[in-house]
Amino acid sequence: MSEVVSYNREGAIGVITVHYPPVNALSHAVRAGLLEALRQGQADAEAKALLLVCEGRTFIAGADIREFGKPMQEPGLVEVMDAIENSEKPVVAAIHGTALGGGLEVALACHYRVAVKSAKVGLPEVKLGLLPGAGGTQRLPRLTGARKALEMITTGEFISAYDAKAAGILDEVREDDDIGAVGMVFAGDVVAQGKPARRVRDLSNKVQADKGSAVFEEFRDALKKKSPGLFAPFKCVDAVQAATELDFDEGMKRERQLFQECMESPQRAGLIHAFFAEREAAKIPDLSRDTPVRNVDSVGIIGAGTMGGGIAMNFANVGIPVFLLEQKQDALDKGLAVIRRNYENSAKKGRLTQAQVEERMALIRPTLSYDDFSDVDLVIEAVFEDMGIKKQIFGQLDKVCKTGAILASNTSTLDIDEIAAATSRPEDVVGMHFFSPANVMKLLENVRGAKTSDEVKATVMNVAKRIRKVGVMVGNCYGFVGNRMLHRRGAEATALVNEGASPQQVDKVLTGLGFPMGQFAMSDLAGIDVGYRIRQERRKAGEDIPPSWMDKLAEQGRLGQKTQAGVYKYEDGSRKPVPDPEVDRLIEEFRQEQGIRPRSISDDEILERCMYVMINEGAKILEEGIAYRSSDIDVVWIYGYGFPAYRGGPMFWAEQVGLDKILDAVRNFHNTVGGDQWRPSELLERLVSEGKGFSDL
Ligand code: T1G
Repeated sequence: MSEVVSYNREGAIGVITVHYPPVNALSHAVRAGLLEALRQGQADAEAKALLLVCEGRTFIAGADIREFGKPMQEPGLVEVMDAIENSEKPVVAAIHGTALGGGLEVALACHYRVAVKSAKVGLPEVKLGLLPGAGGTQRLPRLTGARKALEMITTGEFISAYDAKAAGILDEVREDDDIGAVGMVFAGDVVAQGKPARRVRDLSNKVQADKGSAVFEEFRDALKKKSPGLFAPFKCVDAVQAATELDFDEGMKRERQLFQECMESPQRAGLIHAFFAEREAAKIPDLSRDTPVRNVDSVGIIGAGTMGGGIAMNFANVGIPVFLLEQKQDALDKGLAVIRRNYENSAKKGRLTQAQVEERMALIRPTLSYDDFSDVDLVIEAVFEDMGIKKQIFGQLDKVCKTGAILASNTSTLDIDEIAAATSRPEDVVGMHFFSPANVMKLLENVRGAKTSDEVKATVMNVAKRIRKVGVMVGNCYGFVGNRMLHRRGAEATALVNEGASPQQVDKVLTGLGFPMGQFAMSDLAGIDVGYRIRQERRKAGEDIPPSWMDKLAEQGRLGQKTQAGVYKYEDGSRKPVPDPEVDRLIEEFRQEQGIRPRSISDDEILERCMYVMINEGAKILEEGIAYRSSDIDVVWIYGYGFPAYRGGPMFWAEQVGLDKILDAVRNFHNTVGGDQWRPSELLERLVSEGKGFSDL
């Protein structure tokens, strides 16, 4: 008997139990164990029905993703499914937790499915660049019809047990939370009522009714609009359509072909890298997993502007009360009005009920007085990027806040240690850098100061999880990880325009790689004055920041979307960037002033200079220990700036391009373009000389 799958009989029921933590993934051992247990169940004359149940937190959560890319060891998943489905004795799947991917497919190969009310089911393969490759695309539509199957398979979203019952996936949903008991009762009924081994593959009326349906083109058209760059979703549609056009066995062959195409796609490699990268980022080296985490049951936020308001919403969304502090009542009123408008918009889209809007608004308590912060567990400062103001605020917090309160700054570039030095408790000071819009973007860069304590690090990483953010712990330097690389890209993009490219040409190259927005459209969104102020601050501090045509935009009051003109112009009420001849003239004048003779610049040069300068900076960030792993940098860019997850993140993408090729280009640009940003990273040079990649670190 395998140690991960056991068989024993209880009365007339042969119980097959999977025990393979953490999520009962269908590893080779589990697949082999299931076959062995099924064999025992068939041979056990006293067993009139079989029950498949899992121990631990969840029913099978899918194929074992860690096995992908390695040779598949027999038995394969389809062999297991066939053995279940061809059992003479009825097999019942009892589902708790999340039956996902191959897990749901195992349940669909069973003859009956029962679940506890808290269970969820889904086929999330498409999020990994795949499609359900063990019969999901052929069996699901036989139960739900093509439309519901397409919805589930092309989005990968989980649905509740009740929705699954309504859709025909589950036979029963029980209030009782004891999955073992629920399964036994249901299996007992199957035996008592003499129910047959009802094979899903034999249910053909729904797929016959969907043959030739327009729903397939409808989904393809919608996908072309929503995710044109993706590969797998379109293959999902093909596979479900095959279920309506071919018999089951032919349909399975078609599913296998389409699955293989997805498996071989570079997008699968990128998406699976991103899946594990996100989970790795939650693990902080040299921080033991049992480091105590402080309670965070109330939060104080300073600043009710765009960032402060968005940050407040994150906490209210998960029921944590927030004091929102401003200096003046009208700023408070304005901030609360923006928050309310955001919630009302969600309610209009059906994402929130009006009651939930009021509930969340009630959790955000406006205040003009620091006294309200005397008992909060966490304070997040989200005011102007001005070190003087921040140090004054932290000095005030040091006086007002209770012992043990965590004092965090949402600063996007400034020195956490300098801020911490303004208090008597630097071990409680940390950076919590949210990304705009803070109530939408999933990334939270938690910035460790030199003196930040382990407890505080563990606590802010836990807070990230609680407020449904992807937390990445980063070191303290100018721009931390994301913005430090972004500023390099921005400077290079600006220089490329100085030299002859147009802003829209640069943006087009970046969106062509898969970024949701180009460099300059993003500057218009964030506000041209933001970058301008940072450059002015750095010039004041004596840094050699060359003059830029972007400065001229700011000096002429072209601040971006908020003034309906920046790098682009914006027609009334529209957020669509439109190239503006005014700006072309301004750039032309600037080139003349600077004595620059413009040249035509290829898209390749634009891509290499914008991306390789980021990779070189990423390698320096790794060298300096600012990021623990290259995959952390990938997570920052996927969740903070929308870098396409199907490319795995910039560092993963760089390895696909080839670090040797990139290093050659970096060396070339160091000679031709010059500047510290092109000084080759020593780590990059070492890895290339050793024939290694970032993932070997
Ligand atoms: N394989 C291997 N390990 C997995 C895994 C999987 N499928 N799912 C999770 N883990 C690990 C994860 O890396 C982490 O490990 C731990 O479990 C807890 O995960 C043929 C081909 C189930 C909703 O896509 O969505 O089936 O870091 O931190 O937040 O058609 O994990 O502790 O060492 O995410 O509570 C389809 C992916 C596979 C489900 C739980 N299935 N997993 O979330 O915990 S493809 C999926 C999840 C497939 C077939 C195809 C979530 C979760 P560690 P966690 P969680």
